Amino acid sequence: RLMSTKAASTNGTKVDVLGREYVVDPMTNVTPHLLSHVGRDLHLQPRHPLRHVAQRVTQYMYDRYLSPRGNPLFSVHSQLHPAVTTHQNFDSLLIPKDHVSRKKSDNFYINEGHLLRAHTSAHQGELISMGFDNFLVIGDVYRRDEIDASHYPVFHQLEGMRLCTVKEVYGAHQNMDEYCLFESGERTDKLQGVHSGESARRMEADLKSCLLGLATTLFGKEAEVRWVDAYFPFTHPSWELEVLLNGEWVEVLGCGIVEQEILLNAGVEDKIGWAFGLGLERWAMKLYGIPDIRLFWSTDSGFLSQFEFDDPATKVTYKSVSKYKQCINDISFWLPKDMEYEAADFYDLVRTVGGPLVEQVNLVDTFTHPKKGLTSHCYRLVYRHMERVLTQKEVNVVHKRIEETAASSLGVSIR
Ligand code: FA5
Ligand code: MG
Repeated sequence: RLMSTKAASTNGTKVDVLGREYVVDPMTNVTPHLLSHVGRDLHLQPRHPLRHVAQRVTQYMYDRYLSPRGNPLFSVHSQLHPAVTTHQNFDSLLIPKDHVSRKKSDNFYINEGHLLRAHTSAHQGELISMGFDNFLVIGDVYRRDEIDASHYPVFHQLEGMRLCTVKEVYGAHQNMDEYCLFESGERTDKLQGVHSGESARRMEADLKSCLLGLATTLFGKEAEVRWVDAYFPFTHPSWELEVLLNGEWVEVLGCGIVEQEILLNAGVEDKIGWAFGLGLERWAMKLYGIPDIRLFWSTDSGFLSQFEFDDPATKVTYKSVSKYKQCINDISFWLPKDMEYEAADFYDLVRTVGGPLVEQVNLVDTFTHPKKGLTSHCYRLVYRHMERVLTQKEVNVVHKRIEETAASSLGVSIR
């Protein structure tokens, strides 16, 4: 029987995600620990910093794009179900069947046909098909990523998409026939074959000024930002925006001109589009000076009380409750000979057993024994409690449990 009190759970045969049931198969790799994040909906929690940031972005888009009658053009979709099909997450976005981003080791699959969305772009196709042409999607996304201060397996994205008719790109003119969005030509690294150069340039200019304006509105005019060329299968050309945060360039969004094929597949023939996807945590870290991405999951009043205001534009700087000392323990083991081993499986295990006590896991050494043909991995685990001092004795207990669980469930032998 499925546990019915949790928003999402698994009993080994079925996975339940917010009331939808899925049959487990060999592709399933969601863990109970990961599923415990589903339904927290941090972006919808009143007075949560992620909700404040989402509201600021929404307000900015409302103000920037108005209908002729002065109403906001963009619609907001913040409660779309996080379980999506592989078609939504990949195929509808023209991601090739053998693309690395589909790997089991990088995603949380519910079963062969379903996963917890890896990005909010998964909803582009369905919303365009429904007739929306200016919309935002806000939601939780899931990735088997590395673990550090700016990466967490569950985070939140805000997606923006705008489709324009020729009139919207060029403004209304006497002789509209002289203006055209499309032109058949060669595809280059700066232009899709179907777009006229002028149309694509105008869309790029609007997209970039929109996003730079957003950065200035939230971070101030002094914030240092830069554009980097990027690649996505669903936009061309594509860019990423980076922001200087404590002396380091941090990527805060990806964007580009929507591949025309996506619009055609969704039944739109007379528009050109742009899209962006930003990481809400990264924007909140920059905006409030929040040093660690795990803090967003804190239920501690020391954290939450700092954001207890109703006007999302309120200016605050996060004050660290305290920076407790880290405890560093290494773990080394021989990989199994007769079983497949992926580092991502070990990361999941560490997350499940160590929970929020583990701040970082890094593979620090790999070694293959010349005679035995066995490979050994050494990982460095950094433990730190967010809200109190952690003793070495306490850490040793958790570390021992991680070793034992790795040996019994991954088939490795501890050195
Ligand atoms: C995407 O997810 C694309 N779907 C974005 C996009 C949308 C491009 C529409 C073009 C058009 P990417 O994997 O780079 O791209 O993630 C987008 C943003 O999410 C990043 O810039 C970063 O701000 C944030 N992000 C990515 N991985 C993590 C993570 N593990 N933890 C926290 N934030 C992350
Ligand atoms: Mg990226």
